[in-house]
Order: sequence, then C-alpha cells, then structure tokens
Amino acid sequence: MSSNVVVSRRTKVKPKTERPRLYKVILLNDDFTPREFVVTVLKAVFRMNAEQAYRVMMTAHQRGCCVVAVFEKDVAETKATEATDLGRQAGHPLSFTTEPEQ
Ligand code: TYC
Repeated sequence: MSSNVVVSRRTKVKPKTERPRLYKVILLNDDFTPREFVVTVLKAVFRMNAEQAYRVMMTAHQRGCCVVAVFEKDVAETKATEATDLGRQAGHPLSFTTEPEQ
C-alpha cells in the first residue's frame, strides 16, 4: 500500500523561463585582408551564401564593423575564434569579436 505522506519542498524552485543571453559575432574592418578572403571566411564559418557574405563584408568595409550573426555565448565565441584563426593562418589581420546583446 502506498503512503499518503506528503513531503514539502525545502528549497524554492525558480521557474526556468529565462532564455540564455545571446551574443553577437562582429566582423571588424581592417586595411589589409582581401575582400574575397573575408567573403570566403563568412561563407565557410557562418554558412552564408555569396550574396549575404558580400553584403556583410561591404558593410564592415564601409562602416568599420558589422554584426554577422547572433548565437548562444559558447557558439558565438567558438565561431569568432575559428574565423579569426582562418585569417591568421593565411597571414591576415582579419578579426571577429563577440558582444552580449542588449
Ligand atoms: N578593408 C579591406 C580591404 O579594403 C576588406 C575588408 C572588409 C577587410 C571587411 C575586413 O571586415 C573586413 N581590402
């Protein structure tokens, strides 16, 4: 026979309604990395098509920086590092950073 004893909670349960904070990956302009190389990296790391990648590259080129995409923290940091490393491996100063949204 099952017991009717009810054990009350001692700890308050906080409802998990908050979503994890999102982070922007930002492409920074520089004077040396070839435009075509930037487009190639954007296509490879961020799965953009040629048109999207060209638009993002040109925005960074003309305005100094451009938001590439938004991800959870880990993913944003991994992709920014991966993309920056591809530039470094090819001898370019190409740089991506991350920044929390809001
Ligand atoms: N400004 C670079 C050039 O003129 C091209 C470039 C664009 C580099 C965007 C970085 O994030 C960048 N070759």
